[in-house]
Amino acid sequence: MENSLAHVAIIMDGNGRWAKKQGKVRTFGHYEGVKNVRRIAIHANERGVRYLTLYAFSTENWKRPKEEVGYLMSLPKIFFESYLKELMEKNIRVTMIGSLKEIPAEARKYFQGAIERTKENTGMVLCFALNYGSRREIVEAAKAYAAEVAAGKENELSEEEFSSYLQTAGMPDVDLLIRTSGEERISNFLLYQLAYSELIFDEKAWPEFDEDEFDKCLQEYERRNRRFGGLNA
Ligand code: V0D
Repeated sequence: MENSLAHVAIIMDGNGRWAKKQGKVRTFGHYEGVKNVRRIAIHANERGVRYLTLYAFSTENWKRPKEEVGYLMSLPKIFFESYLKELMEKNIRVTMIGSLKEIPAEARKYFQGAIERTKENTGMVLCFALNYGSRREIVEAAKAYAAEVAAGKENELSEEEFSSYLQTAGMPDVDLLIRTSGEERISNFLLYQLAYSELIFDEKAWPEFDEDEFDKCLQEYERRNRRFGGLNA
């Protein structure tokens, strides 16, 4: 791929369904999903992606059964104890959007530790959307801006300046959004940042979405962009 992408975002859907289909419990799917986060992050970095944002835990996930939420909260420990060393070696920087506020202290600790350890890394940014909801993000941005105006800031706001009030401030707009497991919805993810994204709804469940499938998505993105370029040349 000659022309690498600035920002790929992925909704990692289908872990539970994938596990059930094999007669396993949903948490097995989440565990396999964690391994796939590593696989795809390493691969995207190799492909020259600059920002990879992964929707790991939405504000709606709290409505799941208690045991399942409890298991999800153990995943940061599993992920970072297994893979932080490798992320460091690959010069990957870990960040997050969303809110760690309601998250149990133990899970929060692993995330904050990883963010701190990798903050000087200059390679791909691996951004986790945790306890994230886009409408909430936009409302918070509007409130922050309104507060500055109330305090005397000049009231003239461009689309570009508004994006600096979002949690993704400093990140490029999303070029490509992938949602795994066949559902064709955005589910309150990056609504402002997706304005001009290509959208790919992939049939594979997240645990089985491998390097080849990721490359197919990049090729599809290139194909659509070539056509778009042709029409506009
Ligand atoms: C694996 C999506 C929740 C597929 C579902 C970084 C990928 C489950 C969290 C999480 C993961 C919970 C508390 C917290 C931060 C994150 C999570 C990872 C993977 C590994 F403070 N789900 N989840 N973390 N997956």
